[in-house]
Amino acid sequence: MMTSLERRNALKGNELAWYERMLEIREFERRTNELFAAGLIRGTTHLCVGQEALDIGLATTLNPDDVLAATYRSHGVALAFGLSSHSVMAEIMGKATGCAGGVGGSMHMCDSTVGLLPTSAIIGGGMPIAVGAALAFQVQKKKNVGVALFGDAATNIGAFHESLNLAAIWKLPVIFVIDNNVYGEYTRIDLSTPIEDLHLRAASYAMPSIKVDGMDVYAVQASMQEAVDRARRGDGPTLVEAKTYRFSGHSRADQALYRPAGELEHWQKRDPILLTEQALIKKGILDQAKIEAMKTKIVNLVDSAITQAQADPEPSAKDMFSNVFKEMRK
Ligand SMILES: Cc1ncc(C[n+]2csc(CCOP(=O)(O)OP(=O)(O)O)c2C)c(N)n1
Ligand SMILES: [Mg+2]
Repeated sequence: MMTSLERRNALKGNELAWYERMLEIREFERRTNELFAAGLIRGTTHLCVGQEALDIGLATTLNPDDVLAATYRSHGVALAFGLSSHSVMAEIMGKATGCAGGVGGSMHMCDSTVGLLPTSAIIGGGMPIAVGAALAFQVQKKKNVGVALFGDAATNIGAFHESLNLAAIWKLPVIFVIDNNVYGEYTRIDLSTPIEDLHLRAASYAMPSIKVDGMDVYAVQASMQEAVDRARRGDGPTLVEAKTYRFSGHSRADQALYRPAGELEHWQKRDPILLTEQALIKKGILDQAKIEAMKTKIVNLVDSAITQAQADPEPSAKDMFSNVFKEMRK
């Protein structure tokens, strides 16, 4: 069994591994959806299908000692950051072997060995946390960065504006990444937000911003690298807006019937997995035989992770009360 850190490091400079991890995220989400639909998992879940390039772009430009505060739509982030399909699935199933001991569930991914702070269901909640982490790095004179990943709708919440303001004024090593997937729950962005290009909001805080094609892993890496370099140099924060699309509904039971006809199909032509596949074929490092072999490998990997998680024990009732307060030394 590889550790999260080993699985994270396996992505370094290895384009085939990026593609394979994207396939793993896609297959993982397909099975998660199936298990919820069959009533085999309780609670709810938010799939990240269509956003795999963003997940891999973040994992390959940040270092494991940088930190990321992300949202409830983070199975893909967790897998990209190195957590195993078993660890993530066991958490979703509420098993003691899950990354949060089974007491968090689908919305609460975390692993401090790879810098994944606990993901949050509170819209905008990760931004002040990333700012706080960046302040700590600045005070400690460390070269690390704090990153907040959040949705388009989260840019309308107070915490977004307060976080950008403070980060700008103190030149904190923090990167704000908007995953603009066009929808906030069941509402299309044009019904909730007066501008389409959300990175423009950085101007109010005299902060540099970048708009990037969130379906293109190379483009995500290039813009993240620019932002990371700026932060590590001590030149302060950046707002990155990744244009992407939520291929699934908002959460478990949502069929997304409110979408205009043809919109999903339009974005599916720019499926991040398809784009990566085409790029790698063009470079001569991927072919049909390899694609088929990888897909079979991934289907089996995710399937055995599920089988293993299903057989795992649930946490005990007293685990509800552990890790609530920091244990003090007597
Ligand atoms: C503080 C707060 N307000 C409202 C909600 C309810 N809520 C859950 S998801 C969501 C929409 C978020 O959309 P976006 O930020 O675009 O992220 P996405 O779901 O598209 O990834 C809202 C309003 C919440 N979870 N937290
Ligand atoms: Mg959204």
